Amino acid sequence: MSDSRSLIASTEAVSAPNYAPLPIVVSRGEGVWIWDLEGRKYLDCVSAYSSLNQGHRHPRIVRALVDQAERLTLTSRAVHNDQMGPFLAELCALARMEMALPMNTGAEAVETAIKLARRWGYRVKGVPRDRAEIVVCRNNFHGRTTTIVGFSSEPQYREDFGPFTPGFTLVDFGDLDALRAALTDNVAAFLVEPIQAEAGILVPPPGYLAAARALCRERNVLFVLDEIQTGLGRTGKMFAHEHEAGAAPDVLVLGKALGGGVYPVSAVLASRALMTLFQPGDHGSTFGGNPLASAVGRAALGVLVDEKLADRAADFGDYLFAALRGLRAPCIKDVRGRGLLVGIEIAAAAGTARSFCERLLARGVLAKDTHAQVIRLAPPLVVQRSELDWLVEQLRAVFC
Ligand code: PXG
Repeated sequence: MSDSRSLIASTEAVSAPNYAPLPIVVSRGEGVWIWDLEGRKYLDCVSAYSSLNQGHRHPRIVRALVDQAERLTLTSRAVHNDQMGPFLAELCALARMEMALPMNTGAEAVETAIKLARRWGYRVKGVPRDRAEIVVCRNNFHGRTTTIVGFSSEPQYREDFGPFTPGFTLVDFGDLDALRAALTDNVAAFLVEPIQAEAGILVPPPGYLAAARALCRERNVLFVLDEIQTGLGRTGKMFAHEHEAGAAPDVLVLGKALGGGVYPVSAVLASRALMTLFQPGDHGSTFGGNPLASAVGRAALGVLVDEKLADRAADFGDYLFAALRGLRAPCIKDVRGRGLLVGIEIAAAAGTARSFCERLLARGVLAKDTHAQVIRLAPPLVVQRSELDWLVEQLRAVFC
């Protein structure tokens, strides 16, 4: 068996260098823990960026995967399969939406929402042909396709990938006046994350989402929420918009934990009136809604509901926030977030977030920097209180 160092070297020889991974090779995972090739154990506070809300290899989800793999894995949408309908019905019931369109990755689901919003703009709102605009926020992260990076405000995501798709307008996240001014006649949709996770766990001012929702209704604009990272329990509610009354979206975009940490599953949810703007041939995906994905998605939702993982995120999030604030570490400038989506901002004088992540890694905590000064902590929602206590001890050792 090769050791980590030689495997990293041979991997880097053939792998496109579009990531800079921490220097460990993980070969096993269970619940909130992962193990590297040398058998060292780490508490996974990255959770594949909130894709592992149910933990690594949740037995019920693995069972669903294996059972389905032994019956039927892929049909394409040329025929019906016996798993997709029940999956989408369960998903719609949970999200209080009428219809869903299954895709695979988050970026594909965002692309789907963009197509849906534009079509609604032309066919229902009456926007002149090819003039539809979608308003998005500065510091957004919605994925990596050419259309999506085209409306990113992060220069690195765009540099030398143009020309880009027109039809997007940027406003500051959290700024209602800017949003009001941007919602002009040709705007079909406002696309926003309830919390800007990749931007450094930025939580908008209280009431922002509900007020934005109301503005959209007033201006006849679709309110589209990207809950790919915030959804499915992570922030202490099943969906982050539920923290505010009256913030429910017209279009909801989900991914990541919808696949239970074992398989890529994403979806777009909306009303029947909206979704039926797509007709046969208008949109699709070879793999979207396949029986394996659908069986896994059903199990992933079942675990979230039956194990009350959103409630756990709320309780343990409060507990972790209190413990972090209690550290009173001078190198911590801010602690923010919601539920078990936590950002720790490091004071610039104390060093970079990456340097703290490396020190945490040496103590058995996997955490990742988002932007230079922010460490994201997002453990699986199945974490135990004793494991959080252990985490806080490691943070104390590194920060204090
Ligand atoms: N929307 C949000 C809010 C996200 O966080 C996406 C869309 C895109 O999802 P896909 O499945 O297309 O990656 C995300 C993804 C990475 C990475 O390595 C991605 C995310 C966060 C951190 C790293 O590409 N979020």
